[in-house]
Amino acid sequence: MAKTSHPPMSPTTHTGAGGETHQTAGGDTPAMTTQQGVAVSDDQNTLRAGAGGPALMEDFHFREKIFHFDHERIPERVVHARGYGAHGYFELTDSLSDVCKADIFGNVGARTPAFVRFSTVAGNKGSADMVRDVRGFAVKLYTQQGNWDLVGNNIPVFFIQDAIKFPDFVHAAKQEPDRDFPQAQTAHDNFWDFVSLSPEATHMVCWAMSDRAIPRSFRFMEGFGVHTFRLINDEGQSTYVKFHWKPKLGLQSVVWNEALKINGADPDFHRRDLWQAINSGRFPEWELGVQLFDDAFADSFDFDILDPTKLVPEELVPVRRVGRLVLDRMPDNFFAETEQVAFCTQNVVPGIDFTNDPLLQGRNFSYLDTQTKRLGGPNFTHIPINAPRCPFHNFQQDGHMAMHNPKGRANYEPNSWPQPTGGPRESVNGYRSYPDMVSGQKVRQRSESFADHYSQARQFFISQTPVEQTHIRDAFVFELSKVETPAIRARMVSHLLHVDQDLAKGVAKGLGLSPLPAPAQAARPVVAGLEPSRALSILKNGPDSFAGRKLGIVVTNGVDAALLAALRDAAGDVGATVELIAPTVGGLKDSAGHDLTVQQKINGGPSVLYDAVALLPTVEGANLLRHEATMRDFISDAFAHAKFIAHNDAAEIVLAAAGLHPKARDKGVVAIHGAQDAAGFIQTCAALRLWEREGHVHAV
Ligand code: HDE
Repeated sequence: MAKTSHPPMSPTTHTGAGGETHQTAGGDTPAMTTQQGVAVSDDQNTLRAGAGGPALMEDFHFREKIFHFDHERIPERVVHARGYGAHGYFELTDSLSDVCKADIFGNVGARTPAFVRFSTVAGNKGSADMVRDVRGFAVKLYTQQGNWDLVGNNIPVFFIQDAIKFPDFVHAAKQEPDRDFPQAQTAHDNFWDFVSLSPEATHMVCWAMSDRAIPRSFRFMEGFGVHTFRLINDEGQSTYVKFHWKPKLGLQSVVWNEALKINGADPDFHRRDLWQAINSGRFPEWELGVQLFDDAFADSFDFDILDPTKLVPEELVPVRRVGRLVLDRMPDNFFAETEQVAFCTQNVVPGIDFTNDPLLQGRNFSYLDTQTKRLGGPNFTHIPINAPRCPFHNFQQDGHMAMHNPKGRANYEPNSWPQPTGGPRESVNGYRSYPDMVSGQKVRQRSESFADHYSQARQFFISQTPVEQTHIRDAFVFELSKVETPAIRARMVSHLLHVDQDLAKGVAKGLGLSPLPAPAQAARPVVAGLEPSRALSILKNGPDSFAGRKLGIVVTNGVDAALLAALRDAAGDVGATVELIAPTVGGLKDSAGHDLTVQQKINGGPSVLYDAVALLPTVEGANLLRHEATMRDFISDAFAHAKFIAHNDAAEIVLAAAGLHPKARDKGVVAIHGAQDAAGFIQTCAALRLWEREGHVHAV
């Protein structure tokens, strides 16, 4: 029988069994020891036969240290290898006890500890954050009835309908096997070959080509459970549910050209953002939303609710907000927590159950299997980040690295030993699967009700603003331009003809593809009259303030102290942060003689790292900066990426040097002189971008 309370999380310093520690060199510094607890006298030199002689085999400290280092790596996740996690809690704000018996949904105000890992899918562990990709949004909830893992993505649908296609899909998306590139991107022949031969992927591909795939921050993206799950109440009744995470700060993405440059400027852009937000007390927050529906709705819906390439529009089934997820603590150790956390879709608690979604069913096998391989054996559940926070007892024993070992004689049941030796027994409150009626012949067959592959792709596309539609078209053109085989490009356009004629024609034009290919053969005609859904657009779900965003201010020595303070205050008042960019990171003072802390040197802090920028050079500073190429890039990128730009009078010549003569400017380039202007500018920034500018800065 294993029995545990929550184990400690700081394993690097141990006291001996009797509590004794080694004599230290002084103060509170613990003595360095071997794994056996033997104090180390010299960690700088191997044991040698004479100072110039060979190393000696008997140097157990050296051998142990190198041996351990050699074994530091574990296999990276086969997908979602690059991820970043944080601790927090879920707090219930609206009871779901009428439809769900899970304790996490019972008591309003109750908090459940949570660990969340965000990830990209295709790239290796060391790849860049801002690649065009789906983002994983995996949540482990340590409920009092056991761990519940909601292993979702930031896109509500998936590429394939059956788990048996997952290895093919992932092989096609990742680096091509002969050359091992491209890294962390789908802009290559194999990916587009596979998806263009798999019409079911069309809907998700439209999402992946949208700005959803280049989120500005984990903090500004939605999460989705994707599959339809079941909630079960005390009476054993089932209600279908789709899970949503809605970011409190609204949705925001970057533009593609910006994404490309962010990856060079800061490949850790998303993890740094989360790290800075949490460590400065600006805790990211999402609301948990549920779409609840029954069989009657499922029967009346145009699509199969078990098909993971389909969503349920929020206009048909509104999202009920029932709780909030707050991330308030970074892990102490990345490997111990973020790397070793093992999400499994099979981890559910009483009150939550599966449906016959064939992707979900396949995932329930895959995750346990993959964790066993990745973490080296069946006892990965003993690792603190994976262990439940409620008591747990069973007769599973032994195996590599067993940490929770039963005491006493009984390791089987039934047994006749009295308690406590007799160990755990089944419980009346134990997990019971929903007694869904199952019948049918054994077949390898896709349900007919999964056959419509284009209608929701079309619905997604017509739900976007014109700016977003343009971005989707451009993303298709970008990716397909990297595809070397013309027939694959044409095949993809043949699917887009079912999604939207203008989209298909625009992509064909961008590719120089003429004449248009014939439309792909469609198993089902597109459902006529599907309404646009507001919830599917990023721009219609943006924030109403500049909160949580970052302003980059270019300063030079002697910067106007009052104007700088006014901008900082205005940004601070709405909950935005500020970074200073300057010709040097040290030695600067403002006009009042105060030392300035500068975060970035101009060539290391391009404008792509900021949501909006301000230029406050002195006259001498401006004379220097107008000759600086990275300063000119800073401005022309900010302008091309439709950002708001504030400037003082001295900055005029710097703007002009970057091609922004007064006539070339628009209302997004704002002259500021005092506190009122500064506050007004920050209010303007709530719009995040001046999208109308985009049409003027792109000719191709
Ligand atoms: Fe995953 N997926 N997946 N997936 N997935 C993994 O598990 C798999 C799918 C998702 O931060 C793997 O620990 C199959 C959909 C996330 O640690 C693996 C299928 C959704 C993460 C696996 C899918 C996801 C994973 C790889 C098709 C959104 C990262 C390493 C049937 C609802 C979790 C690992 C983390 C990770 C299998 C499809 C989300 C191999 C077989 C759909 C967020 O088990």
